[in-house]
Amino acid sequence: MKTILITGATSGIGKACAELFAKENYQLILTGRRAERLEKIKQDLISKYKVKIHVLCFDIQNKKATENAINTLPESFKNIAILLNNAGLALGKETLDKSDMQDWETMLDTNVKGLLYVTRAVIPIMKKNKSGHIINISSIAAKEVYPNGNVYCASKHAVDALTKAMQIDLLAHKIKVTSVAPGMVDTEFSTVRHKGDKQTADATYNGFTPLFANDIAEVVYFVASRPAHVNINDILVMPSAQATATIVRKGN
Ligand code: NDP
Ligand code: 8X3
Repeated sequence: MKTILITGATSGIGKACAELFAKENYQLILTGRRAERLEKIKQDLISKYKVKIHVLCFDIQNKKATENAINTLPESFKNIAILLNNAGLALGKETLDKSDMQDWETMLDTNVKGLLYVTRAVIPIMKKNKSGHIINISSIAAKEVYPNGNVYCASKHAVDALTKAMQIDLLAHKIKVTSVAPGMVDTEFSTVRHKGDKQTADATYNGFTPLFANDIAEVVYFVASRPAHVNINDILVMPSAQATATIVRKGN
């Protein structure tokens, strides 16, 4: 039974991936900061799919906590075959001169440095196994910069750059690396970005059908289940109604 570590499994894309990989009989390591949610998801998936699940509650911005969580995994969960770097967030939607500088720190510390901390802690396991697959959740915001997207877009451009760097640096160790870049997905993402303002958050998806978390989970599973000699380097997945970060067809 293969083991997948999913960061940010308490909600949205990460949670949908947890469910799909459980259904496909993977052993799961699920992480996030909300302990109660992790425990509930663990119990639900165990009773539904009879899989083995280990939860790790920590903040990926904290280097020591990240290293400690991964280095102290129980023996039976240590053999991580797939790392899904999914945890991430946008905070605020303002021009650069007006946006909150603490929000910049949180986005860069989570989306870029947190992803690096987790990856660095997992690489030795994959190197030892001479196999592994790192899947980074990127974004349309990695391919384009849109008005008021500034630091979030920069953080996701960094995720794409790091994906390419990993593909080069880890090639010799037979570790596959993939970037999955979604367009708009209806998760808690917009509520977090708009700091709990549900009305503004929900308006993001008004008038068209966005992607849902499970649409991305299916793509992640497809990427993860290719034969050993095949790697999907980079995949951009959009709602049919979305052409670019800002051009969306509304109505019928
Ligand atoms: P959600 O807000 O629903 O989920 C985000 C997850 O990230 C949560 O499980 C959250 O867990 C976790 N997380 C956030 N910060 C931290 C942290 N510091 N330490 C540990 N875990 C953290 O959003 P999505 O599912 O949409 O987002 C998942 C990924 O997809 C993100 O990287 C996002 O940038 C990307 N994305 C999203 C798109 C969208 O339109 N929704 C489009 C393109 C990319 P907890 O709060 O429990 O820590
Ligand atoms: C999330 C999608 O368009 O809000 O990465 O940047 S978008």
